[in-house]
Amino acid sequence: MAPSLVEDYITRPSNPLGRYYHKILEGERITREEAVEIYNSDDLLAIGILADTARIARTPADVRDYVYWVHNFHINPTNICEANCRFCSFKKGPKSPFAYVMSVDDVIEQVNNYPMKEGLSEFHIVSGLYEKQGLEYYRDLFVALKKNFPKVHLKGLTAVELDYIAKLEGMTVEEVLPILKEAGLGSLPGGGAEVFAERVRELVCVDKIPAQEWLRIHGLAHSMGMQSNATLLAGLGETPEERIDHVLAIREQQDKTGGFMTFIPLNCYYDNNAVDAANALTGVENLKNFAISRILLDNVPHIKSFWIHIGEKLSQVSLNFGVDDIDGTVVQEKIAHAAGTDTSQALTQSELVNMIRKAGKIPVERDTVYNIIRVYDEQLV
Ligand code: V47
Repeated sequence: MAPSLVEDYITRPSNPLGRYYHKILEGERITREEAVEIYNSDDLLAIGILADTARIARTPADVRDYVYWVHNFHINPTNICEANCRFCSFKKGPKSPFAYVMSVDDVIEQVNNYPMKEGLSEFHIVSGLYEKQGLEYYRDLFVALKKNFPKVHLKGLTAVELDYIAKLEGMTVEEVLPILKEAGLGSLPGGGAEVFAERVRELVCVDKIPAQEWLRIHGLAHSMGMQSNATLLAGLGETPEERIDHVLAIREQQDKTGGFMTFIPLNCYYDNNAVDAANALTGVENLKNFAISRILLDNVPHIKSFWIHIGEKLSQVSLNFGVDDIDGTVVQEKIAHAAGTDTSQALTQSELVNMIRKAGKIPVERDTVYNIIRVYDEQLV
């Protein structure tokens, strides 16, 4: 819609969400109660307008139509995991015929086999909780990756993995993180947060670190000058209020430590796991999750729709619901695919560029910490 039509639509007297339009434009914070009202509205168009208004109001004018992607490569060193998350289809027991463990050399060989490795700017490294892959393994892995691919940023180890490695070594996360940073770790991914609500965690991931510890570890990384991301895994039986409280917990932590770059609302898949598929998100709920995250997170610069989880088409639509990042080439996604997502496992750079362009935005290749690598204006293919 043209800007004046947007304004007419959202501010017409009969639109109960109209007052939030002015609040957002004036830079006022949206409260929990207000967020619940917005989320529960059936007026999806108005919710999209509010989110897009928030995105535009908080983004410098010259980069307003930018949508970011990253040339990245996922590394999952093992699928053996001690945790028992009911939604996880990736995890295998050590004796499973489908279990695998990669040595440092295996990982380097895997990357070397990727024909486009020269252009990579990020390794996304997450794994299972496995006693044979402790601090020494990750230190060696990061040193080897940096030696072989010195320009590639290492974004790795969720707060859950860091907590596990620290406990395995009889150390604290405060002790472990500087060692990993020294070995080359650049930032933390957003995984392992799931839904912060204790009620839901007791049902689906009872042995995972509690929300407060997940947040504390990210705050610790921020205090050491490492930035990080945050996720929400929706579709576990949580209520809209619990989704909103999760986003608000990120906002509160960000007020204190300020290192979150991106918030990534994810949706669950249900093949090969123990969560009831009746909890599956609708497309509308996915869009609401992106929108409410953008509206509430006035202190987090980017909202990402991970195209692997929601598909290319909904990812394109999400760009009108507050999203400004679609993640990247990925190359081989294993976690959501083990649970039945039907997207491809990778996209090429030109597929990502086209996907963004066809949605009417300007594709921008970024690195992990949002330095711009290339703006794909009309001359570039
Ligand atoms: O933490 C687990 C989720 C996450 C399922 O930081 C599932 O840039 C769907 O965190 N269905 C990993 N999801 C993905 C992740 C991520 C992805 C892209 C970018 C970044 C980033 C982080 O996948 C896990 C968990 O929440 N997950 N099982 C499932 N059945």
